[in-house]
Amino acid sequence: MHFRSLLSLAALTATSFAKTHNFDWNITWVTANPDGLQPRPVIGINNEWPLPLLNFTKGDRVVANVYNGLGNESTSVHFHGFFQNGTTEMDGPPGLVQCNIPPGETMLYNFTIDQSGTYWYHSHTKGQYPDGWRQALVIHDENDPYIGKYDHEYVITLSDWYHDQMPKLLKEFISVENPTGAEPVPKSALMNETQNLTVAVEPGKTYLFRLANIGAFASQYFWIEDHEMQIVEVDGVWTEPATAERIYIASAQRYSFLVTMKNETDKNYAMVGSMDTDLFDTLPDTLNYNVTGWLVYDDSANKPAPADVADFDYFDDYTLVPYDRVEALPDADMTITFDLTMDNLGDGANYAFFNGISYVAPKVPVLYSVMSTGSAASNATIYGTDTHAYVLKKDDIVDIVLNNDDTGKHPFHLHGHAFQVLWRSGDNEGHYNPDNVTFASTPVRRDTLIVSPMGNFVVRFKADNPGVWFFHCHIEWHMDAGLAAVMVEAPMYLQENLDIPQNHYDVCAAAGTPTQGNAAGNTEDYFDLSGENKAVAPLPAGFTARGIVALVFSCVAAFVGLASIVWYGLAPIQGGRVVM
Ligand SMILES: *[C@@H]1O[C@H](CO)[C@@H](O)[C@H](O)[C@H]1NC(C)=O
Ligand SMILES: *[C@@H]1O[C@H](CO)[C@@H](O)[C@H](O)[C@H]1NC(C)=O
Ligand SMILES: *[C@@H]1O[C@H](CO)[C@@H](O)[C@H](O)[C@H]1NC(C)=O
Ligand SMILES: *[C@@H]1O[C@H](CO)[C@@H](O)[C@H](O)[C@H]1NC(C)=O
Ligand SMILES: *[C@@H]1O[C@H](CO)[C@@H](O)[C@H](O)[C@H]1NC(C)=O
Ligand SMILES: *[C@@H]1O[C@H](CO)[C@@H](O)[C@H](O)[C@H]1NC(C)=O
Ligand SMILES: *[C@@H]1O[C@H](CO)[C@@H](O)[C@H](O)[C@H]1NC(C)=O
Ligand SMILES: *[C@@H]1O[C@H](CO)[C@@H](O)[C@H](O)[C@H]1NC(C)=O
Ligand SMILES: *[C@@H]1O[C@H](CO)[C@@H](O)[C@H](O)[C@H]1NC(C)=O
Ligand SMILES: *[C@@H]1O[C@H](CO)[C@@H](O)[C@H](O)[C@H]1NC(C)=O
Ligand SMILES: *[C@@H]1O[C@H](CO)[C@@H](O)[C@H](O)[C@H]1NC(C)=O
Ligand SMILES: [Cu+2]
Repeated sequence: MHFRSLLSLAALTATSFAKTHNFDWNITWVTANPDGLQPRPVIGINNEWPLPLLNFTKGDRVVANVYNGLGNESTSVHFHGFFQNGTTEMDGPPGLVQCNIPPGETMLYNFTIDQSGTYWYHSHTKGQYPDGWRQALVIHDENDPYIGKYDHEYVITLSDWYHDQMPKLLKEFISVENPTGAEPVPKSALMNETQNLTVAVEPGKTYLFRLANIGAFASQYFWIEDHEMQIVEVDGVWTEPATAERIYIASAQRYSFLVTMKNETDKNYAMVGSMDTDLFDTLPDTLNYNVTGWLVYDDSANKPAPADVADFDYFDDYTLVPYDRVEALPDADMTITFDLTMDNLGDGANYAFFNGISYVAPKVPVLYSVMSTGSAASNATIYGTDTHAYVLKKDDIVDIVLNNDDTGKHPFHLHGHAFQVLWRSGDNEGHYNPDNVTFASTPVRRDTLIVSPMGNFVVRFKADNPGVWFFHCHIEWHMDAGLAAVMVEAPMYLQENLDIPQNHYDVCAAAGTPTQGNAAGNTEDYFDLSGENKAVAPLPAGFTARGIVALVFSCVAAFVGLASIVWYGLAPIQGGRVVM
């Protein structure tokens, strides 16, 4: 037999093992009480919550019929970290690659999996996933480097939990009555969507733990008492083993690590998730920001409370080295610089900005504009002012420089790629200064990276995945306050090669969302954006954020509720830029 036919036989054999996972998901309301403090409605699948942990193999196909059985909210699903190479229309974000699925409608997600590691899936509809619509998933590959190095694997999620539902919390968050933009503080921390989790272990065995933060807001410190962790994967990228005593895991990030058990079985050991309270503007006395679980060697033995930790030292993910030792890509063809700020707009509420733009979804989802505007699709203007789109040329090397002018930590996620982390500053180092930085030569790759408070980072990727991809903060509050931009990668290639199933257009028709023309739905003049969706107008000139805070707080002090009356009284002059 010729070598070539052997190869194709091998390919045939490989594909014949690939499995199709057919899901019929009915997205429904369920009642749950994961922290034992308050039962509440949560979003489940087929009347179950927590959602099913998915287990795939590289090469498998997913065919998911997602029926929106919620009755009163739209929905969507995003498979976080999936490259969706060739299937950008299956990536999930409404406004970018699909329309929101209205109640009573079904959207078909159909794609193959071409990667391995630890991921998760969640709603990408505004504000929705923290209401429960989230779960981890794993993808195996027979070529994974650590196969044979462990006896068993466990998936553990970390998350934060609210007792109120997101629509209510969002209204309170983006409000004149919250001019400083203080994020709602979670009520509890969860481990695997519960508390007091027990994980049965056997002496001497080695386990692969796959840790995923599927929460809305809080990063967590994670550690296991008296057990060392060997990190081997971040966000779907296998790494050289790295020893860690404690991991800091932000919303949307994943870490896998190996842990070898003790030979003695007389004790059980606490593992702890502890929310990073630096992120919270207030720390209620009643809040237990820790969640505990146990490695259980002996179920009849005591499950001890964790010891207090004085100092939350943690492993620095910037030092990780990818297992494949892929070096930094060549110098960038295009550099996109984002300066991150938080400020008030004319409604007195606090928003988040990249370069002064607070993201607002366009009327026509970006991908549908790509497909329907001919050669104009390569001009970013047509996607809308506050869509904040960048057009990337196919196979260009792209750098994203992020300068954080805010005192908070933000986990940034890019869809469709695992970027190389060339550089990340420490706290308070200001803007990126190319003359004062040495890039990592074998940079870690991942899909979600934290920027330091008042610091910066530089990430690099190759635009080798035609599609429409979000770049956004994964703190749900900040995302909803506009901390996002859009990469339109190789639009001409998409026009020639992409087939969007009729079902997706049917969902748009049911939702009443236009699918033709520019961001404003103009199908005649693609550069005429009149009627486009826009962010709230800026504050009237001379009206500072500080002024609003003073106004609101003094009014609140005088009469609860008067603040908004005073504010709305001022509203008519918003657009007129009257100097006060
Ligand atoms: C979805 O679940 C709801 C609640 O159980 C049920 O009323 C509805 O019939 C289901 N719809 C489909 C299409 O399965
Ligand atoms: C977990 O255990 C703690 C301490 O016993 C208890 O206060 C808490 O309610 C438990 N959580 C759940 C969800 O049962
Ligand atoms: C996924 O399936 C593989 C193969 O059956 C199994 O070895 C592994 O333990 C499963 N992982 C999880 C998290 O269920
Ligand atoms: C939709 O219905 C559920 C279940 O009754 C309820 O808990 C939820 O608050 C409703 N959502 C909205 C936006 O009204
Ligand atoms: C899923 O996509 C594949 C490849 O395009 C196609 O052959 C198959 O018919 C699709 N499945 C469904 C249910 O549409
Ligand atoms: C975590 O929860 C998922 C989904 O309920 C479950 O499949 C998995 O086994 C749990 N992990 C552990 C360590 O118990
Ligand atoms: C457990 O026992 C094995 C076999 O005797 C030994 O190789 C290993 O070092 C022991 N592990 C620990 C943590 O002491
Ligand atoms: C949470 O755990 C940390 C670390 O051990 C400890 O210092 C802190 O007191 C705990 N907080 C609460 C509310 O139990
Ligand atoms: C995009 O279109 C705008 C408006 O017509 C024009 O000013 C701009 O130069 C164009 N940009 C490119 C890159 O062609
Ligand atoms: C260079 O970077 C260091 C920290 O890495 C900082 O302390 C120093 O101020 C920077 N110098 C300039 C000129 O930006
Ligand atoms: C997408 O597929 C193309 C063609 O196989 C490949 O060159 C490219 O590296 C892939 N991109 C990603 C991000 O997987
Ligand atoms: Cu953020």
